[in-house]
Amino acid sequence: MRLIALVDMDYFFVACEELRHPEIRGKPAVVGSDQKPEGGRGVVMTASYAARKFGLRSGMPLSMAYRIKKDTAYIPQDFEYYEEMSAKVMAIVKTHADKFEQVSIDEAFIDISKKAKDYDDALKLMKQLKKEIREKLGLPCSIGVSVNKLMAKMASEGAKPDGVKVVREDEAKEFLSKKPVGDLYGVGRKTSQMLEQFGYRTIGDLAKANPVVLVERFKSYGAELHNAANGVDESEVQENWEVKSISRERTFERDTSERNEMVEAIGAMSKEVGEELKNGGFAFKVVTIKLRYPDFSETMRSRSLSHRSVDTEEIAQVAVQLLDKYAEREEKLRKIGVRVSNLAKYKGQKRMLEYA
Ligand code: TTP
Ligand code: MG
Ligand code: MG
Repeated sequence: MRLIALVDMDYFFVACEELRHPEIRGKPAVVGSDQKPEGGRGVVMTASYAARKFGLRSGMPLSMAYRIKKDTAYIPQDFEYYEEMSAKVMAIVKTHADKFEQVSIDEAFIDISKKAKDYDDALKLMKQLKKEIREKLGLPCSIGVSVNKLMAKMASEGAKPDGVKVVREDEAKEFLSKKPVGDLYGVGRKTSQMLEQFGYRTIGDLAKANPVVLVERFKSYGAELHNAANGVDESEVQENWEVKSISRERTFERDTSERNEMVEAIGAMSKEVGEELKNGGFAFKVVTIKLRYPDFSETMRSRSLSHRSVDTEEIAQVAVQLLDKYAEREEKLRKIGVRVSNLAKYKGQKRMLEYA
């Protein structure tokens, strides 16, 4: 029997802040991507449960949150600190796993098919894991246990906050059936709107739908959606591989000393790097350019940002600054490269159920 668990920390960034600011514990608090809630451009990264009561949510512009509830602790993000706490959490989670797959800064799937004898045993072990994280780090989490990754994730949502929930294989369909389609793991807002237009309001509606019709309407996503709605997911917990950097290189058609051409190449490559970064849910800290000259000699120059960034526009900005600072004037280039490194995951890799 397969036993899979998903561990997800509760209101993670704010929970980390509560550790070092005990005075905000239990109060409305948000971590934002900007120092200035009033008039700033930032967004809410996460909100404490006390703040969620007033409607404050991840992704909401800080200015809007500020209008809704001014009397909230607005804390600027400190990604490095959350990452440090994340590493401590994950080190504990790993010791309870047969297989471990971290999917975002605050969340990991674990395969516990060998460690646990059955569902009751799994429940007991996951309560111990939860207790250990609470006792050693002072952080709350929620854990879902089921027969596959999809169901474990769905169970964890049902366990929030601060709980453990087991959904047995024979309970899976029932557990899903009444929930709105938008709650299905990986279904984004656009897909859920489309599903509703076709009359699929609940996950149960989707589960009962004729798969042939779904494929007609949603192409290959139709089959995936149908499986997901029925609680079916064959994917394995995959041990992590490290992504250390993301880079692109361009060889110029002719060796060039034109700054315009170089800047254009940097712009195009930075865009691609930025896309890949976003798709993987990574933040970056270091930007490097590589310059190769006609004699094949090479220079690499890097700049480290003061904080990890998710602002992909910064890639090209920093790369161009490096170019202007270090490229030998008048010297021709044969090839140019852009790289971002010192990456950290900040976002879950939702399986793509979005109908593109
Ligand atoms: P989540 O696990 O999605 O949310 P959460 O831990 O804050 O709250 P919950 O109790 O519902 O699990 O995300 C983990 C962290 O990732 C979150 O604390 C902040 C960050 N994050 C963003 O920066 N932007 C976002 O849009 C979201 C959803 C999360
Ligand atoms: Mg979380
Ligand atoms: Mg999460």
